[in-house]
Amino acid sequence: MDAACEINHLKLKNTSSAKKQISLFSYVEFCLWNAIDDMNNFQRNLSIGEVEIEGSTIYHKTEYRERRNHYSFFSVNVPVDGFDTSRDVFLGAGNGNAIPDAVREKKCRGSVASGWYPIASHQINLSLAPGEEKEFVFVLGYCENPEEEKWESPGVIRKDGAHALLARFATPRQAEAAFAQLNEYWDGLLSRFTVESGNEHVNRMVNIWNQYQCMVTFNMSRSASYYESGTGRGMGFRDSCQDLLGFVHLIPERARERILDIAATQFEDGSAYHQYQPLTKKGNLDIGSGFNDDPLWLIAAVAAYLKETGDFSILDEVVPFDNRPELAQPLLEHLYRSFRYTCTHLGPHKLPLIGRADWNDCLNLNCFSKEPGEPFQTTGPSEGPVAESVFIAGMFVKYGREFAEICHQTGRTDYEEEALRATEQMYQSVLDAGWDGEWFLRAYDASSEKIGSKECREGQIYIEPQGFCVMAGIGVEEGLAEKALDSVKERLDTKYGIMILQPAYTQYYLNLGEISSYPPGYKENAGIFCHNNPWISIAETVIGRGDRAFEIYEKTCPSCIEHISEIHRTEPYVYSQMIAGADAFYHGEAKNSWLTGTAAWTFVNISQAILGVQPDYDGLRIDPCVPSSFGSFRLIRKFRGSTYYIDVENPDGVQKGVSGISVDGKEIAGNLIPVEAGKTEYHVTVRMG
Ligand code: BGC
Ligand code: IFM
Repeated sequence: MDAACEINHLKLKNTSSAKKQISLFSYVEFCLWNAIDDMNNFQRNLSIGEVEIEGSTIYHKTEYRERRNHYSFFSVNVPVDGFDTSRDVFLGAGNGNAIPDAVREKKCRGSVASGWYPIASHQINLSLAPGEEKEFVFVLGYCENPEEEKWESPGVIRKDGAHALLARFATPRQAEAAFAQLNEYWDGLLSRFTVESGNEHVNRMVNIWNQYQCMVTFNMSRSASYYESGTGRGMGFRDSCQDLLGFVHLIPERARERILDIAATQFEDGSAYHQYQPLTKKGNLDIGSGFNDDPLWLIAAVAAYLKETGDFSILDEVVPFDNRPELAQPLLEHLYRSFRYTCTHLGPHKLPLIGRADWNDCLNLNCFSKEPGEPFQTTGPSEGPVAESVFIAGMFVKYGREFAEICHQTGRTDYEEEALRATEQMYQSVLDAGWDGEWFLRAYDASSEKIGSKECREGQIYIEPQGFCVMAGIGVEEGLAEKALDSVKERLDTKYGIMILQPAYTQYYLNLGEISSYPPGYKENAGIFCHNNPWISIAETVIGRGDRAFEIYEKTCPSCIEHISEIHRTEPYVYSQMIAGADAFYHGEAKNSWLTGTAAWTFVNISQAILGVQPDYDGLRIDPCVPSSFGSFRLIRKFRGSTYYIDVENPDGVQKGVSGISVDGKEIAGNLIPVEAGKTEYHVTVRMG
């Protein structure tokens, strides 16, 4: 906690009856501080590496001459018998990490790296009597001084930061205490939502791993993982708004800060930089704007924050547009501009213009003038104006109404009425021009041709509008919702999850853009995009089909599919962005684990739609939608400073419906548990029926 380091606490025990002699080697390879330059500017960077050795601490000082404010170090809490800091010397010519010369010969060379590839390796020789145990604490640390405290002498780094840090973790007991503190922190965070049900996969994913992934995704956005180089995309406007949906209950204060950062990258007309850089918080000029779903995600994020915290003061925060303080307006005004952006960007069918793409980055319907081989991220002349998105229409109905509710809560009846009128019209436009007979259409392209229609040769049905339109309530009363979801089951479902579209595109289409550039079954071209599987599951809960909602949940749930790890291949506790679809060569193989909106949406699905604990403006609403065989379950939810102990009973095995709720022994009307000032514990019994 509060220390920029990684600790490895190593215990070596001799469990044999003979005395053992052991040579122990540590090893880390340092980067040269600039990920892109490291990989391409060899003529420079192979001459800049510098290290310094002080007892058991190896300092990595590369670039300190210019920046003079940071360094890293690798240390161990015992005297060493040797060290190396040059990769080539340690490994030996032609060797990989598997058999370094120094390890094979049990002798570090004492090399001092000057240029080339700096590493840090310690050698510790030890003997262990039968039953004897020895412990070591390795600390890999990073020190950074505030800009104004750059050290004076350019030849020498200031080691006081490293010394102070090492003193905190100098003994195994100190390291253990630090780990215990870290565990306590995580226990505190994860205890904000826990479930005890008869399903071990739900318990395991909800109580630990899904929430943990939500935190990681919130922190890292799409910047660095095994699948993201860390040099590319920074923070996405839509990505970060969605990540927040699964994170806001953990640390609402950080969600608040994030919302204000994101809103500051919005333009005055409500559109937004698609991405921004986490350190400068400035919009990314290379990518620019024009993804027409972006603005509406801000409403989703703010609504989630308000419902979690009841902190309406955030709406009065004055936030710049385009990071220019002279253009600042209250956050509520930002939301209004988000809402207005869709109203002012409608196409020939009165559906929202898609712009460069909507949630589906690869559906580039205005990109018809792009020639094969040109990059896809085009701006300028290739951006035709008329392609429309039924997906954004669904989003607009859902989040436009959410905006109306926010305005209602804050007494802005003018905005509220405007929003209700506009969402009503959009609802009608979807019925008029967004329904294909058995499912919702996906879009109209730049020539106003249908996309995602039975009339298309390929790509006849897409998942996104089925999920979002039904989540928005469109077609529920008209009986269309059920039809759309049945079509999803019939046409898009596989045993590994629901595919994004069918039939897959087997050739490249100029009028569709990047989507058809993928081989069939991969990524946006008919892959199983885990991100929007929960949309369908939530949509199923809207119409009360708990069995089907849960079946969908289970198909992509990492813990449930551990037994097919040979096929699935990513970690059995982490959601992946994509699982290869039925058309793919390796159907069922997942990719891009960790940094994906799947984490947040799955948590929203399981915690709010299936288990049914829904934060609302005036309290906690309980409305589970579970499989009929799910049985009773117990939840503990921390909410606005209180702890809710919630027992859900389901004697008749219904899939949805609450017949009664008692709070501290008293029956309440309806299923909203109102917040009572000063109360710290709520003991709640919910009867489904
Ligand atoms: C990729 C897509 C991906 C998207 C993410 C595109 O460049 O090709 O497959 O989903 O970026 O933003
Ligand atoms: O919606 C996008 C997201 O922003 C990044 N990953 C892929 C998704 C679908 O294209």
